[in-house]
Formats: sequence, structure tokens, C-alpha cells
Amino acid sequence: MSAPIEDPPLTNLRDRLAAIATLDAAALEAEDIAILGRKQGELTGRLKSLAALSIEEKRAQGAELNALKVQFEAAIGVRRVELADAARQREGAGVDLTMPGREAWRGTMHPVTVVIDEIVEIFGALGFSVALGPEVESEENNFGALNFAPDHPAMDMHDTLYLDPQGAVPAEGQRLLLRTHTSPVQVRVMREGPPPYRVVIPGTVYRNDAFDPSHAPAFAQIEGLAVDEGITFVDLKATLAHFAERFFGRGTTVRFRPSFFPFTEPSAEMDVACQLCAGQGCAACKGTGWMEILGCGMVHENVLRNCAVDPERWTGFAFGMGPQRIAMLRHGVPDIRHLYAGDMRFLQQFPSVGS
Ligand code: 2U9
Repeated sequence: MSAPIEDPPLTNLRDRLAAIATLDAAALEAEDIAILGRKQGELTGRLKSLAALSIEEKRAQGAELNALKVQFEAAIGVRRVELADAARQREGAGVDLTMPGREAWRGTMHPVTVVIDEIVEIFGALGFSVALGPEVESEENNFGALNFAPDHPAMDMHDTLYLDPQGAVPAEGQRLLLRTHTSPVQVRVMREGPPPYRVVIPGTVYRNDAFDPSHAPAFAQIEGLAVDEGITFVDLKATLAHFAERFFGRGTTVRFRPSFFPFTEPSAEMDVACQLCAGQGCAACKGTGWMEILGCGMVHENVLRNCAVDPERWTGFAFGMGPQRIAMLRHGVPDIRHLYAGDMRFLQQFPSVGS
């Protein structure tokens, strides 16, 4: 009987393994199928034929064949990457390096943030520093210290968002709420140290309002306070007229109309000539030729006293404005909700600062 036909020795496969690194793309794919192909692969066939062997032979040959399979898979994978890199190199030779790069999408500052930064910068140039404070405030800081009458309608639940804890009834004036203006920060500044003061306070304030084209339950506000010896209403008018010229442009005209706020006396509102019709009257200014920009007044002496500042020696003025409203006037935004929606089609209309 003739000797059993031996499988060709593994040296043949080992030689082919070593040759992988020299194959071109077509030969590599053909060798991949010839060795590892599920149907006709030589190594695949050998692994299948192990089933007919004894346990000992299966264990001995199986380990060797599996190791060889892993080596083939690795060598073919490495060669594929090498051939792909070489192809990219060849193609790359045709790249036009003078082509402009694809501009990366860059974000831009939100139009309200731009307005806030400009206002802070204008008053910063006049010596006002920025003061910040908590958004959760006591009723005392938000209303009591600011000369609000205990039954003032602004303190009503339908205007103010209270954070009443369940059960416990806080002491007089200590109910917690979401601040309705940034004025409590000026109270804190005055209670924390002696005059003089020159501060501007940007921040978010809260009203119990539903969203509509001109209202939002949370909105930006900037207030300012100047307290010193000898400050008069002239200083208030000159400072705010200067602000208007810097913010809206040289030659911007302003007017002051009498008003009322519990925390200032006398109180006024300042308008600027309409930016769109230069005072002729248009839809934006509802035909008046004027746009209301801020409220202001001389700090009420009760407020000074509440903050341990002697009104016989110290006087001051204060103002407050809404940056969202100003941004809407500046850009002709018809609905405040556009400023909150985060819609890139809206936001990308505003150029990056300094562009
Ligand atoms: C202290 C004393 C006085 C801040 C002031 C206004 C007038 C005002 C509104 C404008 C539009 C708020 O954003 S708005 O809704 N504010 O009109 N605010 S005077 O007066 C103060 C603040 C703090 C201790």
C-alpha cells in the first residue's frame, strides 16, 4: 500500500506568507481568496480537514494552522494599508495647494451679548465697574429696601416668581423669589461698603410672564448706580446723553420724560430719536419719532437710608435698561422669541464682532 498522501508541508504556506509584502493590489486580493477564502481557501480547507484527525493530531496541527491564519490576516491587512497609502501619495501629487481652504464654521456673539458688552464698555470708560449678584433674592432686597410699598402690585404673585419653601413661613421680607430686576445688587453694593459708588449691573431677571412677541419670562437687564457727594440731575442727564451718543452714534438726540419708580425721585424715562426714521416717524417708533431706551432717576432718599447711606451728604442717580429691547430696536427684530430660539438661520445673520 502506498504511503498516505501527506498534505504539502506548511513551508509552502510560509513562503506565500512572506511574499504577501511584495504583492500588488490585484495579486493581494487573489491571494487573500486563495488562502483564506471561505470556499476554496487553502488554509480554510486544511482547518476543515482537521475534523477527520484524532484529538492529539487535531490539537497539534490546529494550533499551528490557526497561528498561520492570524499571520496571513495581519499581513494582508498591513499590505492593504500600505497599497492605499501609496495610492493616496500618487493621487496627492495632483493636489492644487493654492486652492483656498474650506472656511471652518465659526460661531458669532449673540446680538444681545454684543449690546451688553458695548453698554458695559461705555460706562467702564466713565469709571463704572461691573457688580454682579444672585438671581435668587430676598423680598427685602428686591422690594423692601427699594422703597416699594408693602402692597405694591409688582410684588403680586402674578408678576413675581416666589420660591416659597413648603411649610416654613420665612420671616418678614425674607421670602425668596427670582429677582424681578437687578436693583437688589445695588442694594448689596451699598450695604457692603461706604460711598462713592459707580457700578453697572448686567444680569438676568425674571417676571411671571408668558412668552409673546415682546415679553419673555427671563430677560437681560442692565442697571447702573452713581452715588457721590454733589451729584445732581444734571449729572444724570449728561451721563445718559453721553451713553446714547456713544451707543447709537454721534449726534443722537435724546429727550427725558417724567415718570415714576418707587426707588427714584424724581424719575424719568429717556428716549432716543428713532434710529430708522431719524425722528420723522415710522412703524418701528409707532410714528412718534422716538424710541424709549431706559428708565432713570435720582436715588430716592429712603433707599439711601435703607442702605445706611446718609442722604444729607450723598446723592446719586440710577438707571435701568433692557438689552433685548435695545438689540431688537438696533436690528429690527420683530419678535423677542427669535432671541431665545437658537435658530442658526436667525443667529448667522449677525456678523462676528469686529469682522
Ligand atoms: C437702587 C436705586 C435705584 C434702577 C432703575 C429703572 C429706572 C428702570 C427698567 C427699564 C427697563 C427695568 O429692564 S427694564 O424693564 N428700569 O426703568 N431702573 S431707575 O434704579 C435703582 C436701582 C437700585 C438701589
